[in-house]
Amino acid sequence: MDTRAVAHPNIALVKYWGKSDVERNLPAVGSISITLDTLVTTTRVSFDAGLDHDELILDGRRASDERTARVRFCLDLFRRIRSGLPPAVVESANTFPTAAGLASSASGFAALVTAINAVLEAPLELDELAEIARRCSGSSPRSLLGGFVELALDGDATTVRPLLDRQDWPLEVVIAVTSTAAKKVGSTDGMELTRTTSPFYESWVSSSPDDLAVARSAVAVRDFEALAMVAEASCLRMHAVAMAARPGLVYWNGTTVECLHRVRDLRSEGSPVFFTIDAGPQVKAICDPDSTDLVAAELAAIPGVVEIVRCGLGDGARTVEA
Ligand code: 2P0
Repeated sequence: MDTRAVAHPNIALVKYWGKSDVERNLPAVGSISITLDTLVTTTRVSFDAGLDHDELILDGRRASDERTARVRFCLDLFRRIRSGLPPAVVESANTFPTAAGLASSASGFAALVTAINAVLEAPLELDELAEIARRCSGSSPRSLLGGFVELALDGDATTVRPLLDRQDWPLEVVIAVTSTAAKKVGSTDGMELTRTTSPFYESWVSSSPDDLAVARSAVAVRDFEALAMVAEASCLRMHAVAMAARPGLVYWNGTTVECLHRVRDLRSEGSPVFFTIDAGPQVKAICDPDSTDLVAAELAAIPGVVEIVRCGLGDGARTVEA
């Protein structure tokens, strides 16, 4: 029994940072993202009753115990709903560096739950699938869908919904990679440190609904300037609340800051572009397609930028031929 699925990373324009329930991995705030196209995670799941336990092969090598445990956790969530699923070998490959701030866990778990779901005689609906994905990685439900996506809080659950098809506003993204080293503090630990020690945490959480409303409206009417303002504000506020933790979390390097200023200069000179930065040092510049070439060239020229990755907006997770 073999199934294969692909998924793409997504980038949050209104950020998720912090959990209201760590046990259930329930986000304290909603988020709005775009799903990318060129970066791809491909995951094959082979169920085999002859195996002793689940195994994970990541980019061709047996994965660490920690990563394997997260995949086993995901399979076990399915086993709670659909009993009788045998042990599985999961083979997953990314076309981009794992754990370098390019959201490999989002595309990884979106591809994994989509591949597992394809085996089930009675597949789960999107909401149930998104719930399982969210328990594994809070950003991954957003990669189940393409284009512009919202992960909304709904009581003590979450729902994932499409806001706008990618064809309806085909923005492009230039990723300035400023380091390929794995980050020192992962998102999950960083969020908990922030929640428990940052004096600005409550105000971060309470500011989120307004940001979500503004971004939702900006996407609905395709207002680039309004989306730029709210996305940069959400990004900077997320980093500010994390920097105020004890010890403060600084995900940026010097090149990150240079890129951020260059993006703002380009916008003030008339090119529609804004930045966002996740729990790592890479800068993601979201561009109107007419400004992508200029933005890519300008960011590539900044000392310390080691690679430029260009993407369009992509589709949600889907099965492909095994
Ligand atoms: C986001 N990040 O909204 C924010 C912005 C990183 C910075 O969601 O702890 O690795 O597994 O739920 O899925 C990181 O997401 O975190 C993240 P967990 P995950 O994209």
